[in-house]
Parts: sequence; structure tokens; C-alpha cells
Amino acid sequence: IEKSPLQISRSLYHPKMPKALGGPVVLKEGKATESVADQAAIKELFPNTYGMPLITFEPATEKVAAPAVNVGVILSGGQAPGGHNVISGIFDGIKALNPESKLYGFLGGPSGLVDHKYVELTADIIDEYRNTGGFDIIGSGRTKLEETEQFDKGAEICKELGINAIVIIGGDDSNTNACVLAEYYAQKKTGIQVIGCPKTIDGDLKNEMIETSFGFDTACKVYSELIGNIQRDANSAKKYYHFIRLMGRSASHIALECALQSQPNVCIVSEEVEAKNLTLSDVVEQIVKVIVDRASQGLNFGTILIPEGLIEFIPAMKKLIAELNDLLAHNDDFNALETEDEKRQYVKGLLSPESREVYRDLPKGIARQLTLDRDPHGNVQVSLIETEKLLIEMVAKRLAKLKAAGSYKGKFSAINHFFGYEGRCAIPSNFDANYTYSLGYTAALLISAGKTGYMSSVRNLTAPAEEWIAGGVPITMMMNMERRHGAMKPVIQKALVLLDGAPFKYFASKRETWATTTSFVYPGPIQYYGPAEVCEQPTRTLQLEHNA
Ligand code: FBP
Repeated sequence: IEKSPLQISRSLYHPKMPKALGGPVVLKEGKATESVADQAAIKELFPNTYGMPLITFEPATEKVAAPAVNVGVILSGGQAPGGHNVISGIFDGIKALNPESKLYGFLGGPSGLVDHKYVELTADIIDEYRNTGGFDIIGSGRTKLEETEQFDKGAEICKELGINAIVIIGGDDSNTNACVLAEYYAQKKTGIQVIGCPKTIDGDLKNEMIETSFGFDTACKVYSELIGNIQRDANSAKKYYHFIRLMGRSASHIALECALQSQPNVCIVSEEVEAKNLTLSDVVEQIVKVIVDRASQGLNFGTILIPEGLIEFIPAMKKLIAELNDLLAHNDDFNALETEDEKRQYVKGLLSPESREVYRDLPKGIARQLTLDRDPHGNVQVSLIETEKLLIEMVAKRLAKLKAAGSYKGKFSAINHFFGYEGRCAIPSNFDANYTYSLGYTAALLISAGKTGYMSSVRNLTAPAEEWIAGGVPITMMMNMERRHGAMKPVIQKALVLLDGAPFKYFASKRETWATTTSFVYPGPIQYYGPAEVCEQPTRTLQLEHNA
């Protein structure tokens, strides 16, 4: 494969690790843990993996001979920068413990384990992928490991290959499933350990012991660079409003972090919209107010950040979507209707009065998307809804009214953007390259120590990498019971933006100034070489949380 000069240079980069991992280590156990909630229920479901202690690895004086281990690794869900370095960290970790150790990669995500599709990852393969973005070394997938038949099929191939441990690199759902798998394998005495690694650009897998998920840093830096570039263009031409939707299926961490880095005129935070029980019109009104204010100062340009998950956080929209899902999934009468207008009338006739009103007020194109574009289960495909276009249309309509009434004299031209895939496979920042390699290396140590049901954890992330603390956190510690598809299930709590957390509070204290003035910051591209203040900065979110 032809490589870019940067790729060639990055392949020689040696990720930094916590100092303790540079030589022999000793495992220190902390106190026993409890789940974040629903302790009795979680304990009953996880008799073998509940209540285990926190673990840290500290420097030891002597190297103890370790037996060889065979490890299988799985990449699960959406890509996130640094996945390849988790894998190279595991590889180097198990080889350092015993050169006879082997690493297998299951292909195409969790289904590779079930379907017995795998490859042995040898040194030459690993070397091709060090410090690169992407998940293409073995591919990823969204198959969920939930059924005991899948677990049994997985155990079969592990037995065949002599695999002692599986590392699942994934988000909250994949790590929940990793924990269920760990418990199942422990109950069945298969001898197969399962270790999780916290991945997702969305940044919503974090808690007291996991400071951030990997990939968030790089992805936000890429989007912030692009937002900064757009802002400079907007400030030069002074004629466009840019509506920018940012990935993050559920939580608004990405939008908030990008706002902290680039200081746009508006950033909507879904969690706030939900907490204040705002309607779509309220959100539109907020944006309109900023545009009108700026117009009164002769400023007819700006940037507006919108989190991808917004629609589902607007209580009235959530209700409408739930009603549509109930009404239209597998509804033959509806499917038999021929014209779009017939379908629209049919839907209006069945909705509750409240939802009918919301539906009626939506731009036709969006209402159409909600009613007609459905996934194979008949559900609305919320992630496909172009919220930025919806808001542009509604804002333009409202501004036209204000103009007619004489209370707005500006000019409104809007351009829409969606940033997501641009950042998910970027070359990992130094932070992510170091963090992921350390997570992988730590996973190898947890395996060598015979642990299962743990998530690899590297903490103290605002300090230089040498001072990071490596260890393991029992996954059951992060769990609570939640209703999923009608039944109560043990799951890892998703971390949403906390409105009383330092990052949001800082943003809230500044947003008025950023709205009325032009306080844009231009972060520029990720730097891999150069002074620490441009190359080694963690996210603003991490810094603000740390200083709180
Ligand atoms: P994960 O939670 O699996 O890491 O994926 C996150 C994400 O990047 C979201 O931000 C986005 O909504 C989604 O994946 C897109 O998924 P797909 O790759 O299937 O289009």
C-alpha cells in the first residue's frame, strides 16, 4: 500500500505509556466495588463477576516469568481513532510477557467470534497499522453478542485456537455484553477471560473510573478544526450562517467539546433541551434571537452547532416518534396507501392531538422522512433526519415573519454541514495514540493476571502520559438496571452531558458573549510534532472536569 509521508513518519512513533508499564509490574487490589445502582439485582445476575476490587499496576523490582497466552480481539461498533493502537498495545503487552503468546483478530466485529472468522495478527501485520486511524486491520460490526448460542459458538473457536481471553473494544452496549459474556464463561468454567476497552467518539462511555472513551479527543479536534475554518470563512465573507450538525447519536459531548474549542455563536445541548422540556419551536426561537441580535449590530453571519441526537431529546418529538413507531410498524393499511398525501392524512388521523400538532408544524420534507423512511423493523430512522436542514427551514420561516412585522432587518443565508465520518478514522492525536496503546497494554496485563469481567482503565489523563495510572475496573461497577425492549436489563449507564458539570457550566457562562460578539477561536489541524502545548493537550472537557 502506498503511504503518505505523515503515515510513514507516524509508523515510527513510540506511544507514551504510564511509567509503571515500562518494566515489570505488580498488581495492587483496591477495595471491593458495588454497582452504581440496583446492587441486589446486579449481584444476583453476576454472581461470579460482581463486587471484584479495583486494580492498579505498579512498578515491581523483579520480572516474574509468565506463561504464554492466546488472546482474541474484537472491534465493535463505530470506528474511533486509536483502535489499531489498542490492538498493537495488546500485541506488545502479551509478547513482552511471553514471546510465545499469540493474538487473533476476529473479523468484521463480534460476528467474527460467532462465525469463526479470524486471522492471526503477526508482527508484520501489526507494524503496518501502528498509530493509524480506522478499524480496517480486522474490520468492525454492530452484531450484538447477547444469546447463549452465540457465546457457545465463541467458546468453541476459543477452544480450537487455545484462546484464553477475549478483548472487546467497544462502547457502552458492547462492554455490557462483554460483561455478560465474562459471567457466562465463568459460570460455565470455560477458562476464557473477557476484558473490555472503552471506545467511542461520542464520549458517552465514562464514569468515575473511566475518564474518557478513546477516539473522542481526535474526532473533536478534527471537527473543531473544520468548524474553525468555516468560522474564519464566515468572518471573512460575512454573509452566511453555517448550521453544523455533529455526530453523537445520543449525548451532546462532541457538540459541547467543539463549542469549547471553537466558540461558535450558538451550540444546542440536547440534555438541556430535555431538562427544560423545550419544544422544537423553543429551540428555533433561541437561534432566531441570536440572529436578530447580531443583525441589529450589522452581523449577518455565524455558526450554529447542533448535536445529532437533538430530535430524540425534545420531549414532544420523542412522543411523536414513539407514536409513529407504534402506529406504522407493520401496518398493512398504511402500506397499501398510494400517495404521500394519503399517507400524511392517515397518520394525522391516528396521532394524539398533541403529536398531531407537532407533526403538522414540521416542514413537509421532515414529516415525510419521519413517516416514510423506516428501518427494517418499521422504526423511524432518527439518525438519518437532517436536523440542521430542519432548523434552517424553520428559522428562515420565523425570520421572514419577523421581517414582515418590521422587527428584523437582516439578511439570512444559511449553509448546512454534517460532521461525523470526517473524524472517526483520523490519524489518532498523540493523546489518543498514547491512551489507546496504554489501554491495550493494560488489557494484556489484566489477562496475564487471570482477570475477567474487567475494563482496562488508564486514569489521571490530564497529567503527562508518564504519570497516568493503569489498572482495571470491574464492569459490573458501572451497571444499573434499565428497561430495554420492555424488560429490565443490566446495562452500563450511558454518560450524558451533566448540566451541573464543569464543561457545561463553563459553556453556559460564556455563551451569551459568544452569541452576540464574534469570539471565534480557530483551533487549526491536529499537530503530531512540536511543542507540548499544541501537541499534547487533552480535550477541554477533560481539563474542565479535572479542575472542577
Ligand atoms: P459507537 O457508539 O458504536 O462508537 O458509534 C458512534 C457513532 O459514530 C455515532 O456518533 C453515530 O450516530 C453512529 O456511530 C453512526 O453509525 P454508522 O457507522 O452505523 O453509520
